[in-house]
Amino acid sequence: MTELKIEAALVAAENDKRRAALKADYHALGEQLSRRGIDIDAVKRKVAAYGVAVPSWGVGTGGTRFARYPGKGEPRNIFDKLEDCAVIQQLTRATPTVSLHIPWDKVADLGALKQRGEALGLGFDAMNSNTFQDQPGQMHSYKYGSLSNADAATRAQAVEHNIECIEIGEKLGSKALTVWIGDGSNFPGQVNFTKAFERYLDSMKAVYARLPDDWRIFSEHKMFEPAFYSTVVQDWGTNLLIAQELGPKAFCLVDLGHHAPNTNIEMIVARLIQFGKLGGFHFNDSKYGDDDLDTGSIDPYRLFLVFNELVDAETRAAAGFDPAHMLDQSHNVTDPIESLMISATEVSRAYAQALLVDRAALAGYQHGNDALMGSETLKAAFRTDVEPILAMARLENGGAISPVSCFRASGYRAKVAAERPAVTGSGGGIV
Ligand code: LRH
Ligand code: MN
Ligand code: MN
Repeated sequence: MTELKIEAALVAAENDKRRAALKADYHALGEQLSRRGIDIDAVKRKVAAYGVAVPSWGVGTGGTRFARYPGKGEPRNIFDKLEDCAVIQQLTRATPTVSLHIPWDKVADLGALKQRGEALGLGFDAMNSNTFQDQPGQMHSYKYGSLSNADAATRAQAVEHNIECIEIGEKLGSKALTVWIGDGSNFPGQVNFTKAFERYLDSMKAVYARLPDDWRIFSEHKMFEPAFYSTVVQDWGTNLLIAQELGPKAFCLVDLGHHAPNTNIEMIVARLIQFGKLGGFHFNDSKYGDDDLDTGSIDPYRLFLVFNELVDAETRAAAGFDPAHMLDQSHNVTDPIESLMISATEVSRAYAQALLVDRAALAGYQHGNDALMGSETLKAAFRTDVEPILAMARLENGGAISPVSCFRASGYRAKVAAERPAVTGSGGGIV
């Protein structure tokens, strides 16, 4: 029996307040969709089966490089974080797994961590390594790079850390390692682009050699930050080269915030799918750079267009198509649990809307060069308010019709604030 962090009776009472209205809305939407030839229950079943992983680092208040303003009842360690993740899953039923970051989530007793995950009904998604910070007692500094560092001993240390992440993940039941490095340069002339990339590839090959047969490795590109002139894994082109160079277990991870403004991310997604190298996502939203804002909060149409490519691939059963879906956000002014619940819902919403696209009509318009109707076909799906489908899927899966209202009514934050001592707010946030 899964341990519930919010009382089931409270969730039921909250749902009772909204059940009749939801039924009416679901029925009305069902009629509208059936006129468009869509079976609402079929869409709901797909949405109900959909899940996105919560980043362990997302449940604490993030921050910027200027300041961090801690919230009340912040998780003190990975066990507290798992409890917060369990709340998100209990109410949304859309986040069955957690993605860990090492060493932030490192614990001595991995058996206890696995057990705690099981008790809370949570699995472990991709492991994330961290060679973009120095840790206390670390022999070699990553100030001038990690996997691409000019110094062989520093590279070896970074390789070892990634192997340790795999070993930890094996004990927890994870099946993937995500590697993001901050390596790059701030000045023209600081590094030799070719040599740095050669060193990176050599290091990644050493990590890849240690990857279990049923694991995947995801490399994550990012245009800039913390390096501001050049980055070793700067874009999807370099990322694709990495995945192709490493082998069949290597794939590209697309963090939506890691591109230049106005980049056509959905097209990058299509290209990676076409060549069997889309590994997964870090969902978030951004206006300027790697803003790590809540998914769908700035440009929900772009999120929909990404999902349009995913559903297109799913519909035609594209070879090797099995991307991992994860959130990667930083919450500075909201309660992280609320932000993550809304974000998970936004990802499900984009999926549901993409399922409504009339793909036969779209193909016809594309063949006939009818640009306007091609666009209108996508817009018709995007404009549809699918909230009743999302809410019904949550309700039938045991979640809350309105997760945020239910969370607020539960008093969970005040309760954990009493148990978890306040932390100080000095220093910048995470990357
Ligand atoms: C880098 C990044 C990467 C890290 C996470 C904390 O900007 O997106 O995924 O692991 O932030
Ligand atoms: Mn990321
Ligand atoms: Mn990022």
